[in-house]
Amino acid sequence: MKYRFPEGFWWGSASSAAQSEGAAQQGGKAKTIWDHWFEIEPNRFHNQIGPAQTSTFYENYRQDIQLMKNIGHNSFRTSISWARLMPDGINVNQEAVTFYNNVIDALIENGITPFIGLFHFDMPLYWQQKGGWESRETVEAYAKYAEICFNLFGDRVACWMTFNEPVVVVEGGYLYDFHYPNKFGFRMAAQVAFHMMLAHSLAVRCYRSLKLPGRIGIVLNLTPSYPRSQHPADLKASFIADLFFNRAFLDPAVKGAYPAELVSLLKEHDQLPVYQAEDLALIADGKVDLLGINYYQPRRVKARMTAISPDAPFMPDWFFENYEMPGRKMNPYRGWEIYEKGIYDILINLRDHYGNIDCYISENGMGVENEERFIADDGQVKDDYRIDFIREHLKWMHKAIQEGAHCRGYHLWTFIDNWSWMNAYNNRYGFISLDLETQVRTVKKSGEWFAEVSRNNGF
Ligand code: BGP
Repeated sequence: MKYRFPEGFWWGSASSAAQSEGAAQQGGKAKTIWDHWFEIEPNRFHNQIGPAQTSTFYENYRQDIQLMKNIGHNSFRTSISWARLMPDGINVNQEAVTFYNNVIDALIENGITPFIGLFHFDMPLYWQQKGGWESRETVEAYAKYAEICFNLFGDRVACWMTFNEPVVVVEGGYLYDFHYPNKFGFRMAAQVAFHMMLAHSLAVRCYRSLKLPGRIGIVLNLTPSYPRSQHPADLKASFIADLFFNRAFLDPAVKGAYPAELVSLLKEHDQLPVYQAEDLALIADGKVDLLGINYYQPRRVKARMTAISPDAPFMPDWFFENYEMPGRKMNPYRGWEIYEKGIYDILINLRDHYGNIDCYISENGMGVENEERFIADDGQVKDDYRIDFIREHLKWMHKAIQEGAHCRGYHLWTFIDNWSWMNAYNNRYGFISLDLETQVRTVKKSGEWFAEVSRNNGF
């Protein structure tokens, strides 16, 4: 075998509560911002399919966990729905406790290590109406929610993830209009980003005080930023893109402090969020044990060529423009670039500049539109393109590990084709295909291939 991975490597996949559970209005669950947004603006969602139409994990988790085992998973990430666990914002819903206990126990019984997220884009509407992440009250509420989760499930959860991709909440909800509350304003965005990292730090501090047996981490989408050229203006553009989209979260999570360059840039443009003196000590306590890395595609940037109007509001892309590199390799089934070496560059950067923190690939994957076209006569999706995609990324990961990076596992996005925010079911990502009408699950060719890789701990 050419590519053997370290002993105990995590092989699995990731999903999230809102994208897989369904039962959106059952089991005592309150509405999230997604339930609400779909009610008021269904046209924003692909084919008008909303968050109630999922792969029904709430009902079918036992069958799904059995399937995970069949395709060689030794680990799996999902999240707890805050709106299900604490529907009125204060009291704990016992039906939800039973559900999450059952899921965690079933995973463990099947030899699958549970990775549990606390927040995966699904803000309870109750807290959003009180200001969501713009408000300090939500930070305190989240800290309470995190403590309740640790106390209820912390004896069995090996790895906790406080947040999934906080930058997406910021850019989607406050800068580029693809998440609720689709407001607009940089200062608000900076406040939201800061509040999420504060909430993260409170959760980490609480977790450590409880002396539980697992580890605590965060999932960040670390999109490497590549300049068009080595010209100083392009290098600066790339540096700034990295500062806003990666380091604004990575530095506090791993180093316990914000990058000085970010602080001075925000100060210079009068965009600093409001904070209290003791908050910076709290941020310093938010250092994680384990970093989850979501990697899909790189960011290619160049120095801004077009002038900004003097009254344009402050935005990260004041400082750079995206750049379409000629000849780049594209996913032909969805317009995203595929650059496998990006995964290696991320891991080497963590090795060299972030104390070689323990990490794992928490999401990587290939979205495919109209994947039904690849169903063969035997009813199976023959997704050789996905096998190639995973294999090529694994090769680069393997190289980074050989060179000393502390990468502990690989999770594909996702297990069963799931509902995805505005895209609903437009892009299919799973190891297992889902028939939306019948809910029948069929293992794709990539699922069978992955089972072998996992069993052999390499390929
Ligand atoms: C990540 C999110 C996931 C999932 C994935 C695929 O950013 O953590 O929740 O949505 O992206 O996204 P999409 O369906 O938009 O292609």
